[in-house]
Amino acid sequence: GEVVVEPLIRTTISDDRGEEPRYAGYAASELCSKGYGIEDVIGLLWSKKLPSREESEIIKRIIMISADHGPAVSGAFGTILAACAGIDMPQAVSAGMTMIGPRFGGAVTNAGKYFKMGVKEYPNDIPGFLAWMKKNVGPVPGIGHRVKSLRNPDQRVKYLVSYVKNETSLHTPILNYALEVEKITTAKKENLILNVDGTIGCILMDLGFPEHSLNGFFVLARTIGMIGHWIDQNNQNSRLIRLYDYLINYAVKPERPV
Ligand code: Q5B
Repeated sequence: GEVVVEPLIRTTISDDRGEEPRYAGYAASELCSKGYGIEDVIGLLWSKKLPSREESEIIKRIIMISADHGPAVSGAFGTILAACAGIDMPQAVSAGMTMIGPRFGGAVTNAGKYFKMGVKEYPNDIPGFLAWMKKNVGPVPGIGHRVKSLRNPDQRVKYLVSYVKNETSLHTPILNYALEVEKITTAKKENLILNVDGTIGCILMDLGFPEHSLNGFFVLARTIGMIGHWIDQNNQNSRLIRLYDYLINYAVKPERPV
């Protein structure tokens, strides 16, 4: 008789069984020939929706603006360390990638999630929102920066906020809420600004991307930068990095006889 085999996996985003891959139903070559861009492919594969032109322009800017932030940040530095140790590109990039987490670059999802929660649960009560966050979460994801502050504003954030608000018709309740939160947090400490993770998290939430997709934007964008750092170190034949003693505080016990 006939044997019925249960499928091992279920997919809802793409299909390669025809002549070419289809992303949420759209043929890849047709997207190219009709002038769509990588931001449209992201929309199709991450939320199964073809973004409008205006939405695509926002997504494109989010990727461009988060692609790199110099060699000093955790991700790039991890990749540079690995490149200098002679590690191949995929592994060196994944060394940098493993740095993306709650403090660095990986606060996008939770920023979107909690600011959305604030809009719903504490619409006119930001102190209440901050108190709930302090009790239940800890540092507010998307707020705070090691070097950027009111006195040294993050131009990436300024640009994105201004672009979305002045040059698009996107309705931005979550971004607006986060900007109100920033007014309160920066009054306490000037580096508690709405940071790049927070800004893109709010905009992506306002765009309607699935909550758990949001960190993907930083991961994708920063991969571009990490690959750049790996190529750069290889072009220079960089040597193995070993920290000099003066960069380490050896807070160890003095030598002792056993
Ligand atoms: N405090 C980012 O901290 C950082 C607070 C807060 C309430 C907060 C911190 C934080 C949330 C996670 C987040 C994304 C670790 C950052 C990014 C991409 C990047 C990176 C780059 C790029 C920095 C000192 C005092 C303490 C804290 C209080 C700090 N943050 N209170 N809510 N959110 N943010 N990450 O300066 O009373 O003294 O004990 O965790 O959004 O990753 O360019 O570098 O493009 O690559 O090291 O931009 O803000 O300060 O942690 O020592 O805290 O401030 O409770 O209070 P810091 P800490 P107290 S964007």
